This record gives sequence, C-alpha cells and structure tokens, in this order.
Amino acid sequence: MPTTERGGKPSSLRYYQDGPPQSVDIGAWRLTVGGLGLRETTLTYEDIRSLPRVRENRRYVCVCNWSYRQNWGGTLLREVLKAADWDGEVGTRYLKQTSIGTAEKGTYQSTIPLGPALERRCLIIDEIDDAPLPMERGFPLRLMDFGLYGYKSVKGLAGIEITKDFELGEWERRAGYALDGEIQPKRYRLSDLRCHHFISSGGEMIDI
Ligand SMILES: Nc1nc2c(c(=O)[nH]1)N[C@H]1C(S)=C(S)[C@@H](COP(=O)(O)O)O[C@H]1N2
Ligand SMILES: [Mo]
Repeated sequence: MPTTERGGKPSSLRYYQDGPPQSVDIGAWRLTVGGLGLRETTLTYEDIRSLPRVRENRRYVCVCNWSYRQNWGGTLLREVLKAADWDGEVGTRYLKQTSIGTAEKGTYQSTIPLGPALERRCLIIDEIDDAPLPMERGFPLRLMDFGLYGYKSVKGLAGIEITKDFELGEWERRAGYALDGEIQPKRYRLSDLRCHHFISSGGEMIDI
C-alpha cells in the first residue's frame, strides 16, 4: 500500500477504517435519507446527479494534520434534504452519516451538527477535480463539511439521518478525537503546496 500520493497526501486507504467496498453496483446503490423532519426517501445515483450542481474549490483538513485544496463537484447537502421534503427545522438537530462499509469491518458513522453544516455550505460530492470519486476516496458519494476535520466526512455514503443525538463515531471512540470535529488553530501540512503552515484561527481554511 503506498503511503503517499499526489503532493505528499497520505494514502486514502490509511485512514479508511471500514475500507472501500470491493465494488459498488451503482444501479442498485441507494442513498437513504430519513429521520426528524424528513420524509423517508431513497435516492438513486441519477437522482442525486440531477439535483442542482455546484463545483467549489475548497480546502480539506484532517486532524491527522494534512490538508489539500481541490475542486469538489456535487450538490449541496441542503438540496438532498429538500429532495426528502425537509421541514427546515435546524434547532438542536444533528446529521448522522453511515457508510456502505464492508462485510469484515462493518460501517463507519459520523454525526455532525446540522445548522453549522448548512451555514458552511456542506457538500455532497461525487466528483473530485472533474472526475468521478475514485473508490478509495469514497465512491459513489461523500459528505464534506469544510469547517470540520476529515474524520467527520464519511466516504462511501449510504445513509443520512437527522437525529437529536450528538453521537460518538468510529474515530472519536477509537482515537479520542473531539466529538465536535471543528478545525483548530494549529500547524498543518499543506500536501498540495508541499509545505507546512500555521493557521491562527479555527474553522474552514479559506485564505490558503
Ligand atoms: N467511510 C469512511 N469514511 C472516512 C473514513 C473512514 O475510515 N471511513 N476516514 C476519514 C478520515 S480520518 C480521513 S483523513 C478521510 C481521508 O480521505 P481521503 O480519501 O481524502 O484521503 O476520510 C474520512 N472518511
Ligand atoms: Mo483523518
């Protein structure tokens, strides 16, 4: 397994706990959307591809200390919720994501606060730099909240659910990572720029 890829970015498999599924039958795959204030809905890949599209150049950061800026293509989380007749209630609600996972390693879950995610234009992406997501990067779909560390962004997404519980996920339990996942002021490795950079404010890295 290679330990680095483009720009010194760590291998996508290194932090992939459940591992990419062997293959995904995209005709059979569905995203399940449900929970509080939503009509239980299943969306096909084509349903998602037909929602209003965005392409945004934003920087992704993980607590593992590396980061990279890429072009992320897909739709807004807000559009996916709208497709399930979301009632618009944010309050103290959370969004729980579940991966497709694998038979041996089960699924990976992560819960994020719903309101801040929507305010930060949280994306549901199916393309990186204008190409479909590779298997290791989360094919067919991945949630990206750029104000939060990478461990909050579930690859190989199979379900999202609005809940009232802020639950611990895989990395929070295993490695003691913070439940809120907010990007902290710190020195990070900018893999794409091949340098380190200290950021003095937390949240999404927009200046670099
Ligand atoms: N399903 C799933 N998604 C996941 C993970 C995981 O273990 N399983 N790891 C997270 C962590 S810690 C990181 S750093 C990123 C790595 O994503 P990459 O493919 O861009 O390298 O995926 C995140 N999403
Ligand atoms: Mo990570």
